[in-house]
Amino acid sequence: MSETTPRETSQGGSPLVGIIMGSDSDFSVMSDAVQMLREFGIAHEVEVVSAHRTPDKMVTYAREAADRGLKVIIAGAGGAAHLPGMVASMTTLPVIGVPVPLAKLDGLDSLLSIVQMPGGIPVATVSIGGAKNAGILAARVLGASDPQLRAKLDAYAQGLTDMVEEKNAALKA
Ligand code: RP5
Repeated sequence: MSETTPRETSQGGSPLVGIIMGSDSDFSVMSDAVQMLREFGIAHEVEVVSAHRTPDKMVTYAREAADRGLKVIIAGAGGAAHLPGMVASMTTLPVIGVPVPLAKLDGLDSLLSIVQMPGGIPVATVSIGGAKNAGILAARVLGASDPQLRAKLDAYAQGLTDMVEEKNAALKA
């Protein structure tokens, strides 16, 4: 059995989004992406895949991802954060990179190493620690061809608008 065999998720069905990270120590950041995918009811999988510690697994994961049914990969890493770019070089699925902040350099090193991809191999990079937006962006990618999901995204955006207006009303009360 492959290390990356698809698993049933809490949303049921085969995962559409793969959330990978360089270390289990990244999970406190990457769990925000998990949370958003749960909120939108998107089947997903979570796996530690390290560019440096498990390079063979990374290659297998990236090369098999599309055939396993994944539509989007969210890849988080800290420090010398090669994972999103390496994965993007071995699949044509959209890859969203999350720079994970470490104690030293506050994630600026991760951001720069993820965002500065050479032309031809894109990684959609979110902000340092921006796993929440990575989850929402993955949902938007899937929502482009899924009207029901797009309706959930519209409702989510409306919720943000309503929240601002409620705060405005409270300021004026
Ligand atoms: C990176 O090294 C991981 O993505 C993580 O952010 C960082 C540190 O990993 P640990 O030493 O905490 O396992 O590859």
